[in-house]
Amino acid sequence: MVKWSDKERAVIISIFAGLDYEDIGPKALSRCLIVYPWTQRYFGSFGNLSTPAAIMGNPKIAAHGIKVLHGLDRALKNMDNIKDAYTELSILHSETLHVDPDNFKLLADCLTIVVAAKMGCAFTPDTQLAFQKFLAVVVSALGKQYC
Ligand code: HNI
Repeated sequence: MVKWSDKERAVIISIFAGLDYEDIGPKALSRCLIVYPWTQRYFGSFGNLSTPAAIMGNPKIAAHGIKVLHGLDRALKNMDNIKDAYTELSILHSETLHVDPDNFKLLADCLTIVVAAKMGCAFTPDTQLAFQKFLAVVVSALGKQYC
C-alpha cells in the first residue's frame, strides 16, 4: 500500500481544491492529443482533431477533459486504496476502450505541465513531488487490470 505523509496529503488536497476543472481538464487532454498525436486514435468519434486549434476548440474534447479530471476525484477520496478505486475504470480502458496503458503516463505528464503553468511559483519542487506521486499511483492503478 502506498504511504502518504501528512504533508503530501495536504499538498494534494490543496492542489485539487484550487483546480478549475473546466479550465485544466480540457487543456490537459488537448495538450496530450497534440503532443502525442497517436493518442487521437481513441477519439475518432469526437469530430475535428485535424489541427492543434481544432483540438483545443473541440467541445467534445473539452467535455471529456473535464470528465477525466473528475475521474481523479475518486483517487482523492480513496487515497489509501487507489488501486481498488480504479478497478472498474481500469477494466473499461483495457477491455472496452483498448487504450494502451503507456498513454496514462503521457496524459499525467500533460496534466502536471498544465497545473504547473497555472500555479506558477506555487508549484514548488515539494508540490511537484506530491502531485507526481499521486498521478503515478493513479496511472499504476489504471494499468492494474491489463494482462
Ligand atoms: Ni479515459 C473514458 C478517466 C486516461 C481514453 N476515462 C474515461 C472516463 C473516465 C476516464 C472517468 C469515463 C468513463 C465512463 O464513462 O464510465 N482516463 C481517465 C483517467 C485517465 C484517463 C483518470 C488518466 C489519468 N483515457 C485516458 C487516456 C486515454 C483515454 C490516456 C487515451 C489516450 N477514456 C478514453 C476514452 C474514453 C475514456 C476513449 C471513452 C470516451 C467516450 O465517451 O467515448
